[in-house]
Amino acid sequence: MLDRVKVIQGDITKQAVDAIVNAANTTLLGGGGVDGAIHREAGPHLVWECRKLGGCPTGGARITKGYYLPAKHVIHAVGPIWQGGDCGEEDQLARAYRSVFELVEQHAITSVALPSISTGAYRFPLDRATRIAVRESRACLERNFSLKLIAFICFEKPAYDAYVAAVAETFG
Ligand code: AR6
Repeated sequence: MLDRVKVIQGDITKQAVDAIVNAANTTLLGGGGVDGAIHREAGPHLVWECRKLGGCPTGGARITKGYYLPAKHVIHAVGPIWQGGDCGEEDQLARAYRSVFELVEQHAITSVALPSISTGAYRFPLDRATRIAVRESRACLERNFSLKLIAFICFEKPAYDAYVAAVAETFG
């Protein structure tokens, strides 16, 4: 299974995969961080398509085309805002990843690149978020044999180190 997982330090907007995942907010109308970068690179058609979706609840995900991105699709996932950990944030984050992988299955996506959802502006602790991301990814790979690649795209070195450790722990 490990041959279907990669940890990469880089920019998700440059990934030529079937789908990249966006760390969006409930409006799906763009924002800062990875969301801003994806909308900038995809061009204005992306927000036009997003407007038609009418938002998405926390823990959910929606799919659009990738437009000018090298990726064919964007899966917009809404992670929770960290509020100290007693408000169900871990479950909500796990649900966001599961929503992503449901769309991956429904759309027969064979390669997907994921950012570290909720660990930027939404302040979810990196190690905890990373363990959830890798655990849900493993659960998906165990049942979806059409999915050939899950790439964790880490913008910064601390995220890269956390993913390398979590992948070793979960798949090792
Ligand atoms: N490629 C890969 N990862 C990136 C990139 C990039 N180009 N840019 C940032 N990251 P954040 P959140 C990393 O804040 O915490 C937005 O305004 C970043 O280093 O983008 O889920 C939305 O509209 C961090 O590790 O998303 C929401 O309002 C990770 O992506 C809100 O922020 C997530 O950081 C969502 O907050």
